[in-house]
Amino acid sequence: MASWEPEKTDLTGWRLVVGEDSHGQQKWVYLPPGQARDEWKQTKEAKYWLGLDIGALELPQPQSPLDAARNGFKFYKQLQSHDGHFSTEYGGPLFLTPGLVIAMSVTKNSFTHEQKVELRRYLFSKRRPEGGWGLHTAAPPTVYGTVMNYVALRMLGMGPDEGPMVEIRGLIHKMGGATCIPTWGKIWLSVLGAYDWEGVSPVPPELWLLPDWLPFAPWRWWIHVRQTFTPMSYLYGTRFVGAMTPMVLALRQEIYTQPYESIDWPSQRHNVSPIDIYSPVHPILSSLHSVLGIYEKLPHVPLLSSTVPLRQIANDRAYQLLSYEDENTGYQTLGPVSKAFNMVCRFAREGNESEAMKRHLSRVGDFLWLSQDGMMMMGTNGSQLWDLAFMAQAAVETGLAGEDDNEASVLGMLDWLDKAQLQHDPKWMKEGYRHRSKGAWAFSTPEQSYTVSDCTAEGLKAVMCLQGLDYTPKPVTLGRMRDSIDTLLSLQNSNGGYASYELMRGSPKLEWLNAAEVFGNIMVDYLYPECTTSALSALKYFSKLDPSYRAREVEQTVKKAIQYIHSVQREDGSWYGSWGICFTYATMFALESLAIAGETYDNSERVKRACSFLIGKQMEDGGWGETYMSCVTEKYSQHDQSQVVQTAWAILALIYAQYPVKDVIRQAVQLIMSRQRTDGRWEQEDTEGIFNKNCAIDYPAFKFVFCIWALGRADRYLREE
Ligand code: LAN
Repeated sequence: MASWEPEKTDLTGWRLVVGEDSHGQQKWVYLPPGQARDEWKQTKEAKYWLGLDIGALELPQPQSPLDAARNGFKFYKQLQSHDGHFSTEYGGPLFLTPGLVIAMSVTKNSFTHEQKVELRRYLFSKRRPEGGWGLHTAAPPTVYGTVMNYVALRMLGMGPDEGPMVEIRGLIHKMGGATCIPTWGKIWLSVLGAYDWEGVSPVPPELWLLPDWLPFAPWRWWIHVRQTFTPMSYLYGTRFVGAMTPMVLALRQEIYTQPYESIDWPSQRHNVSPIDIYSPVHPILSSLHSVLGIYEKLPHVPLLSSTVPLRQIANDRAYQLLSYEDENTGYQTLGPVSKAFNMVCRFAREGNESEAMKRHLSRVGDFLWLSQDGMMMMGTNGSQLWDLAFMAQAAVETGLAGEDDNEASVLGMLDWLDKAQLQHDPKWMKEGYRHRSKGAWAFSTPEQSYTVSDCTAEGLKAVMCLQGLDYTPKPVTLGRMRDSIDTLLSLQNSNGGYASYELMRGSPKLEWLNAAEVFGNIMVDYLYPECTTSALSALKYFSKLDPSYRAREVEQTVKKAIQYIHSVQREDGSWYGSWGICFTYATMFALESLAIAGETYDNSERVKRACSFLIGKQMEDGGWGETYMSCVTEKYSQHDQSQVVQTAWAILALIYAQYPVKDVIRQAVQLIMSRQRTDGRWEQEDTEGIFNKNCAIDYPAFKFVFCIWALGRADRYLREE
């Protein structure tokens, strides 16, 4: 069947709609052939992301690193959307699209024909040579990835024997069948009706009835875990199953190695394929599951003082919490997993005609990105703020923002940032256990509205940089910047470090309760050198702008943050990165922190050690290259090819350190310049990001942003005496 090719739509028919329903929103729509297409032309950014020709860009041959940076920005500016931000693909994880496909199907909604075609094409294009799919596009096949994506393909219209489906099914059977899918897969398949809830370890909504002072109460969990646990527990608590359709009945026969009716479900609860496991279920959780298993068997009788069964009270509580979440986020929810689960809950309780469902459906398109390989559900509803905040700082620090040619682009960025700042706390703040958001920036759009420590910090830094230029308006007032500082100050933990969305609310021992076998370090919000650096640098720069505001606290906070950075440097001089790959990424951030503290190569043993770590990893061609396996194993994993993004990170790191051997930086600059095409672009190389230790995620804007930044800064550094 080697000649089989998935169907494809006419890519010239797709338009990228930006900012239509809310600030920074991105969604793809398909126009049928005809007049509409002529009246509404495809933008360059849309063409670029679809791999279509965007026309030639004639650029002068770069004579210096700054010339190359300028060319890079000339190219990248073409991808700026009309609202000022840079719409970008945010793919990589392979467990998101199937969840959405199941959610759409059980809520009796469907994708358009063109969306289905492109969703299928994407999955086929990401199928690994081994025949299936892993947790993310860079990983070998697992049961989770392969079963979920097989099911998705079937529900998106693939026949059971069409194209490679037989082969994929063969692989599923070889890997043990869907009985050994990890817990999150068991839950999705149960919702669909292709697995039995009896085979899922308890996910009791009653946990939400526990008093908040308990050390393991769910409000203390990392926000992504609790916001997915809540709808999962509601679906478990109500044992929701979608309508039994011929498709579901067929899947029951396709994904198992034995007849569906003969499966002993309770014994499948902890049956998870070893190739899928990153964090094995801890014996404590396993014992807890046994106890809860007994509880599940008890008749759900009313409590003494109430006429309503406890289960019902717990379900109501979980439902209330997930409704708060929907309302707080304009129905985007925190992320793609909660998006799909919450939608099913709203359908289950209020039906398809409800206001809640209508609003949910109106925000499905925000998560769907059309790439040149097809359509996927992204890791978030975009990475708008994150990419833009770095680009803005890069433009200013390289001096490119001061060039006449770039003014319009710069003004667009500032306008976008101004409108993206969150000016209020969440509506259901206390009730929804949310951290404050007044003055913050979210990772994607203000509608999603989740404070992230480093997004707030980088957003603020970007604003300060842009508003510092002589030709820009100053829309973000000092008062609004102070709000942002208040938020940053509120996010520091007692040992000086910063977590991602909130304070660290619980003990790392909560990891004993991690029920998602495929991820590591997810139960609480840990402290990260990346987030800490962003926060402390923003505080420091702000204190120069407004030295009087909460001066002592700002100073103390920065000091403690530096101490935290010191405390997590590893023996070998590096720092471990949790959000980018990996040691190169975190070491860049940490060296920025140390530079702020006045520690450089000349005066600091720590910085020397960090530099010797980096230098030891430079490859023969002058570049750096690390694979995501560094994050998985916590040991440096050498890529067989240098990567422009990691090379740029290493250059920036060495510049922060004021590393004296400039030839090292020169070689690295050469490498980045040699990979630049004549129209100023860099090609996509390997994946750049990571989360939860085990799942890679792509940041395709980084090849522009960080290469431009590093080249521009290196230009100046290499000229200095
Ligand atoms: C992100 C993306 C951005 C990232 C940074 C800002 C880079 C980081 O410094 C802080 C954490 C944050 C905001 C982050 C957290 C986890 C996210 C949201 C993601 C990696 C994008 C996708 C991921 C999310 C958890 C995916 C859904 C999967 C689940 C396990 C629920």
